[in-house]
This record gives sequence, C-alpha cells and structure tokens, in this order.
Amino acid sequence: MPIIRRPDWALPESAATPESVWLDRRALLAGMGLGAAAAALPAGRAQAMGPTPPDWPAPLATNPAFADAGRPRTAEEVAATYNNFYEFGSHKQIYDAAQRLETAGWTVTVDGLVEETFEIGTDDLIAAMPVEERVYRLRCVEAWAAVIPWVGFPLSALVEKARPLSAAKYLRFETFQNPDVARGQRQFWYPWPYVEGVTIEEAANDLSFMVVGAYGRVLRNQFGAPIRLALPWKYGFKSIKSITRITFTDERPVSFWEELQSAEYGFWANVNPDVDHPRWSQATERMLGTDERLPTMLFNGYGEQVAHLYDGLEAREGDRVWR
Ligand SMILES: Nc1nc2c(c(=O)[nH]1)N[C@H]1C(S)=C(S)[C@@H](COP(=O)(O)O)O[C@H]1N2
Ligand SMILES: [Mo]
Repeated sequence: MPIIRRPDWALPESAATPESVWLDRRALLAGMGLGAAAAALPAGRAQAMGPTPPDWPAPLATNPAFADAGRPRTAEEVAATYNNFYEFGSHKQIYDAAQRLETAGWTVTVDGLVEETFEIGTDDLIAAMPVEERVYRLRCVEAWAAVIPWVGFPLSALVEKARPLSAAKYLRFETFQNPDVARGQRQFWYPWPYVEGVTIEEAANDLSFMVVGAYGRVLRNQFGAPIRLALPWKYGFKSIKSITRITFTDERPVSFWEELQSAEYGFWANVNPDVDHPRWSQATERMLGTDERLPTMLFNGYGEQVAHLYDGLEAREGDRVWR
C-alpha cells in the first residue's frame, strides 16, 4: 500500500470538522491549536473508553464476503476514543459524555409509507434479524478513516419487515432527542434531532448495514448504541447513530449537515478522491491510530457493489453526488 507524506494542504482534522462552518478565521486558528494539544495527550487516555459492554452472545459468524477490509483493523481503544457524535459535543472525545445515554428499553418506530406503522424494542428487532459480523472501512468527510468489525444485520431485512408501499422512495432516519442527557443538543443553532436519509434502492443494497455491536461486543454508546447505520461507501456522516425512528417517504429527506451547509454536505455524499470538499482535499485519508496517509478510494473501495446505483446521476446532479 503506498504511503503518502502529509502534504501542505492537509488541514488538521480539527479544522476540517463541519463545525468550523461557524468559526471565523481567528477562531479557526485557535481551534487548530487545540487540536494539536488533544493529539498530544498521553497514551493512557486511550484506556478510558467507558464501561466494557458484554460480549455478543455466541454464535456470531463473520460474513466471509466482509471478513477482510484490505487494511488492518483499527484498534478498539482507538476507534472508541475518537468519535463524531455531536449530541455529546463537537469534539472527538465524547466517549465519557455518551455514557449518559440510557439504551435499555430502547425502541425504534417504523412509520410513513408502510402497510402498518409499528414500534419495536431493539432486543425484539435483533431477535428477528439475521445478525452477523462484517469488517467495514469507514471514511469520515474530515479525511480520517478506520476499519471496524461491526455486528449487525442488513438494512434490507428491516425494509422487508416494514412492508413499504410502492410510493415509498426514501428512508428517513432520526436520532433521539434529549438535551438533558445529550448536552450538545443545547447548542440551539444545530437543527436537532440528527436526521439522515437514503433511497429505497440504497437501503436494499446488501452493503447497507444496521449496526448493533462492534469488536464482538454489544455496541458501545459512543458508537451510536443501541442501533446505528453503516453505509461504508458514503462519508461517515450518513451513518446515523442511536436511531429512534425510520420513516418511509416519497420526499427526499434533508439531513442534519445538509440543512446546516448544503454546499458542503449533500444528500448523496459518496466517497470520491477526485472531488474535493470546498475547504480541503479528499485525495488522501489518515488511518486512525497512525500517521499514515493512504489514497482515498472511489466509493471507499465498494464501487463494485454500489456504483450502478448512481448511473446517470452525475449528469443530473453534478458533483452533488460526491459531497
Ligand atoms: N446521531 C449522530 N450520528 C452520527 C454523527 C453525529 O454527530 N450524530 N456523526 C457522524 C459522523 S460525521 C461520523 S464520521 C460517524 C462516526 O462514527 P464512529 O464515531 O462510530 O466512528 O458517525 C456519524 N453519525
Ligand atoms: Mo464524519
């Protein structure tokens, strides 16, 4: 794998965070200083990643099609201490704050253009779904990347269970809202709750995965417990955490980041090394836990499974397909 030296344009991730939408240049520079300080924290910090959840009950089979992500998997203590979860703060070390989220008794509501609306407990949902392990690459729009062994089930199985009407064209996902628990939600300038969406064809694609565990364990809160999405060919912000509602609709959902800054974060957000973010290059990515910059892959390397979903779309939507 070629290793690329950090070029001059490579902004630190603190500057690349979507939050810098709100910062003027002076504040941005101050933020870059803070980012450097955080990166220099002693290694011992990595041990504190919150309580250890129970192991996923055996048997847990790894899907052979997704057993090897082509790059070494990111160490659990690295992936679990560097997270985007703005409900708990607009920085990466939210693993402590996220422990305040109560996930016992969690339910997901499935509504909109379906034969029958229902609300189901995550435990009952998991019991009804074909759970397996898949090792997926994750590529954040901020140009960092990871390889994570998720536990979950195909979103297509949930779509089947929901029995959507033929008029349903999109799925709209919504995260919990509780500013008493998630202090980030007191930042009133964000359009809470976090919302994301996919087309029904994207949802039916085998890659779309509903995640309920990671690293062979029940999902840690900071990863978006008790249930989140993983769409490995799209920028990470599409992979919404701690889902409470899934609505089938004929209207394209407007996502959290799209509502904040549609020029930078669109609906499609497919990974592409050749289409830069307006404020930084997407040509390379830093693997978490390393200083290596590796080349970004088109569709994050999953083009064979998903490229056909976007045939002709670029002609209609231009580079929106890639942001
Ligand atoms: N509800 C919610 N989901 C979210 C986010 C968030 O802030 N809130 N951040 C997104 C972003 S930007 C990324 S890169 C991934 C990060 O997932 P990870 O922390 O499990 O690596 O979660 C995504 N899902
Ligand atoms: Mo992200």
